[in-house]
Amino acid sequence: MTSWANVEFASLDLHDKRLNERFEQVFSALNNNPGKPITQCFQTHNEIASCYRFFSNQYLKSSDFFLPHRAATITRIKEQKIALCINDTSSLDYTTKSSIEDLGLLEASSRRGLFLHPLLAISPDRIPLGTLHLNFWKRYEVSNRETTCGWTRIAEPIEKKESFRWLIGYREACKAAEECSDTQIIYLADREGDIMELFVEAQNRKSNNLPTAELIIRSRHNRLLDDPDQGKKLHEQLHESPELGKIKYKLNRKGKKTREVSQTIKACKVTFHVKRPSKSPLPAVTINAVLAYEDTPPKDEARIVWVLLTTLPIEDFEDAKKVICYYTCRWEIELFFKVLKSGLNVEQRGLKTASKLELMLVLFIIIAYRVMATCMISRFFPELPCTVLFTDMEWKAAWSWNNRKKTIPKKPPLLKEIYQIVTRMGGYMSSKTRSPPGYIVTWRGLTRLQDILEGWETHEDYTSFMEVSFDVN
Ligand SMILES: [Mn+2]
Repeated sequence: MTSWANVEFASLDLHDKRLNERFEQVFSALNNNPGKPITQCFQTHNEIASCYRFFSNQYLKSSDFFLPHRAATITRIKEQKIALCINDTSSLDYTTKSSIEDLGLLEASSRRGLFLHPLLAISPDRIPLGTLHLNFWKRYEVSNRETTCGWTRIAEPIEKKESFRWLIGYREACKAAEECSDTQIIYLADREGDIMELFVEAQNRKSNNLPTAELIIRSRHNRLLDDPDQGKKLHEQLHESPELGKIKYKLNRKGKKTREVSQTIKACKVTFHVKRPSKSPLPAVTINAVLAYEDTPPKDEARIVWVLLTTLPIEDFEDAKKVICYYTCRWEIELFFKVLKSGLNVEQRGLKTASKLELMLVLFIIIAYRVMATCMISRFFPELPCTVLFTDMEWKAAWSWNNRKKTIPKKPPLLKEIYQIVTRMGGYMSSKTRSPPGYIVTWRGLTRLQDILEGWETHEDYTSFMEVSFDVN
């Protein structure tokens, strides 16, 4: 296996020598051919068949693959002062793969597939650290579908609701806070995660002095406050709070002209008044709220307004800005889904049952992490030797692809040199005004590199020819 995979699966043990070996072969093949169909990841029919046999082994559990990656993720988190743990759901659509058994329903009940709800850890400068938890869940009945704010469902215990997944994810973030006591763990979720149970859990843990992940959740509901003035709501209270400052940034939306946005920042402490018809009402919760309100949106565009709820302290403008800045990192999980779906084509994969498919998906999730890490580590640590991310064979193949006639250097080049070649293989054209290469060109480049490498490995003569240098003239 390549060096990074050795680190990632250092603690992997499938309790069978042959299975362990098979794992190495299967993982290397998938990893070396990101995005390609299984049939193109192997050389022979035999290898393809044994890959499918591997995934259908009844003794394999997805945790067998996942837990070693989680352990490696925890090690990386421990090296950080702050780790952001992003939780979100994405649907994986397998409607066209009618042979897969035991799929669930998707948002549109005519579609079939499963939901993936991962907990992705990144550093505040957006370097992916790995995934801490994976939750594959299925929806079986349309009637079971939760309308997130319907009063009829509010009385039900959270464990029975689909939104329980946020609480499960949050508890995993708290577990990481327990394991990484020197790192501040911050849990991020979008509007779907605006559920009282999360805030209650955080408050309870803190009051019991348990290691607690901090929360930053985008608010969805204009909740009623537990206010002596009666009847006041969150938004009203925020607007009445004093202005802390203004933030300005350029908004770059697909298909629209880049525009300058200026937002006024306000913040306040709020206590929520919780109405629950259930037998065990939730306690009142005190939390900080931050408002970012666009001052003057263009006539034909919607005003950009964010309301964030957080357990982090907000004393001044700097604190509020930090919370907003962390929340914007949530975008990385959308990119993670994009790498999985558009890059690694996970929705084009099929196995006999949904649970077998999960086994394979875990491997692709770990590969997606690697694609993202390659991109971001190269961007932030360009001066490291390239061997932190690439094997000798990989960088040599890349180097000679780029410098056809020159001798391969003895010392590994810098990461930035090899990464630049890889992104060029992926179709990236650098210029001063362009933004740095992203995930898409990275996985395209990595795939291309593996093709080139294959040529290298099958033509041993060619390899040795490249290793030696001589002058024809
Ligand atoms: Mn979401």
